Amino acid sequence: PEITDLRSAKNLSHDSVNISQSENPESIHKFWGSQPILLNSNNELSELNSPIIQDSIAIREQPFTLSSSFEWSELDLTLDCEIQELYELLCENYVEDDDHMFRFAYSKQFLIWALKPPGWLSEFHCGVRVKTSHKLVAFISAVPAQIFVKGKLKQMVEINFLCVHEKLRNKRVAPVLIREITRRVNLKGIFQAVFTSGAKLPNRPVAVCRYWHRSLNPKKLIEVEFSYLTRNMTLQRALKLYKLPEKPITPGLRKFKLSDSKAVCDGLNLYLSRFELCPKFTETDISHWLTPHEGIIYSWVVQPTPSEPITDMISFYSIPSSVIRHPKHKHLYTAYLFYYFTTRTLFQDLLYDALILAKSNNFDVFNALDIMENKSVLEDLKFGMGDGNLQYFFYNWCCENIATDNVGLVLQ
Ligand code: MYA
Repeated sequence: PEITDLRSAKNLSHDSVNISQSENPESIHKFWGSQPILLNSNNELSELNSPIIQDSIAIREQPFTLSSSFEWSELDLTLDCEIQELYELLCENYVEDDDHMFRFAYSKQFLIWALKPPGWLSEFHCGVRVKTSHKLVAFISAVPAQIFVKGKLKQMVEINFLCVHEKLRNKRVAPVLIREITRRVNLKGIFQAVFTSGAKLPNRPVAVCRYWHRSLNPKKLIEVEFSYLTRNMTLQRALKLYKLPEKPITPGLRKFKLSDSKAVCDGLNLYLSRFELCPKFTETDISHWLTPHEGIIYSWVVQPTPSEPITDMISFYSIPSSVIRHPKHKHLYTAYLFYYFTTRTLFQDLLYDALILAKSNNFDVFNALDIMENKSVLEDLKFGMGDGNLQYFFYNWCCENIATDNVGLVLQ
């Protein structure tokens, strides 16, 4: 491709966990070595498509012990001041790219959307504060989800937003957070989790996926060094290459509305059931995850005429990144492909419309993983491959690797 080396904004890894296997035998993985997961070094699988340890384990009643200057704090995300604290912790300390040029800057409204889906529990919004100042310095979250894996439906949680303040890194705070969220989840009778990471972990991933990026605003992407011009590519040529029409093309494409939830739930669950790893949604889940909100989630359906049923759906969510120390640009506006299904429209045409809509909503770049059917259309739609992986992991679930085009689960 003419514009090379598009950075993977989702593979924003952190050095301290970028451990090379050869330098660090897994015996040193004191935490993960003690957990019900498969390690990279261990070639033996336990019983396939089953828990690694049984649900009948004794669950500790007391929270895990933090060092004496810190205390546990369940965040109340109905309070704006607590959302603001989480927003600030993540804005300043969450995932960065390897070159420390970009850092995720999830908006407050996005955090509410991601952390309060149907079934959310405030016990699963697990923070750590400094006892004296009450400053929030670490966080981890879980949200419940029904997950199909190789045909089996399991109640799991999705773990996200693990974050330790930069000044507290490499002090083994992360393992305590993970143990504590596990305890709280176990107390609710849930014993499996799914999570993703751009950083390499000692855990064996169930799927290794890659982000692809489609320039929407090539000039800005070049200015912030997210993309580079090659010798044969001038800015003028790049602008022409990535130009998009102003309006979507598919007849009958319109914004998702609450009253579409039932039809979309049925259509999406049916479509997703072809993948080995996918969620199972209720109508309430669909209303939550897909009702459009500016700056958070953008969803469209195709309904050829008002008297006909919905035939297709596509959605993307918004995660801005801070552009670290740039004189002109403070944020990069990134759209991430979320869920979709098709029955009549060609997927390539539907995704093309999503690009047009993302551009008209002022996004700079559109990201998509090589999961579901995405890979078959990414090159034709002028996506370029990113430079890192996004790995999917289970906690306490043993199963063989799943190919990227058999993954039908998208986390935030
Ligand atoms: S992925 C996003 C992760 N967050 C960031 O990258 C933000 C920036 N970085 C940080 O805030 C810190 O560097 C973090 C580590 C907090 C990541 N996933 O405390 P430490 C292990 C799992 O000294 P720190 C997301 O949110 C590491 O291998 N484990 O390290 C999904 C080592 O263990 P071992 C990780 O750098 C999170 C130990 O921690 C990760 O200060 C899913 C070192 O601890 C990581 N991303 O802090 C979490 N990074 O010695 C698992 C490091 O054994 C959920 N480590 O190698 C599991 C399911 C739980 C629920 C189960 C219910 C049933």
